[in-house]
Amino acid sequence: MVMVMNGERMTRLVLGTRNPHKLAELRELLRDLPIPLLDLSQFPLAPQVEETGSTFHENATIKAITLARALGEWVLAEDSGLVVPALGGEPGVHSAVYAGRHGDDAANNALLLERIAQVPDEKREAFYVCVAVLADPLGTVRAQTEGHCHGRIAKQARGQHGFGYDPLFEIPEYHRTFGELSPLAKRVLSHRARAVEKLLPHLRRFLDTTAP
Ligand code: ITT
Repeated sequence: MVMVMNGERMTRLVLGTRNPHKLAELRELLRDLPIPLLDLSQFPLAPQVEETGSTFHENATIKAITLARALGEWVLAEDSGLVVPALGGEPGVHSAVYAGRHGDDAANNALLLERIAQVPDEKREAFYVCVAVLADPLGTVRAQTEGHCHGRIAKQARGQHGFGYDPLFEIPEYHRTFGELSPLAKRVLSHRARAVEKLLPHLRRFLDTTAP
């Protein structure tokens, strides 16, 4: 028999993001989990969470805890972004708002190209980071994982797949950007895929194994 403390069992999971592209990728990565995956569109009163942290860890934790407490649900939240060492780590935790307006991918990409124009070719390396946090319905963090994906910034945007910085993010081994590579390739190689892969054993640990 599996011993579980009251309130610990997970019978459903809320994906705590308002980014539709992230949501679609998370749903795909978690598709084998045998419980319903809900999202914030099903919780109209879910609060807007302010990302006041200065690290991916802090922001992912703030999102997961705030939403879990407000909804009384298990929540998986993640904070992610692009880090370009030659630009001092920009855009980093500010990836979504780099050019000023939240989620304006075209403006963010234009600013990145402008900022990196003076950087020598061999220093155009970059990596994506994703920190995923699982919080229980009381708002206690139960697991956190991190995934990275290494690449370089292309000279111009290429491809229509993905979102955000993907048309500029080139995977050196393939000489293709995430905009050009198939969604299947991103599902295997991405920072989000790697963070979720590490989170899966933790998620399975909290599943309600006695549910009918
Ligand atoms: P939530 O906080 O509601 O999850 P958000 O879009 O505000 O949504 P973040 O604060 O974590 O999420 O910012 C993520 C930004 O990082 C995103 O807007 C992109 O600019 C960039 N980013 C993260 N993952 C990416 C990916 O897989 N492909 C391209 N860009 C990505």
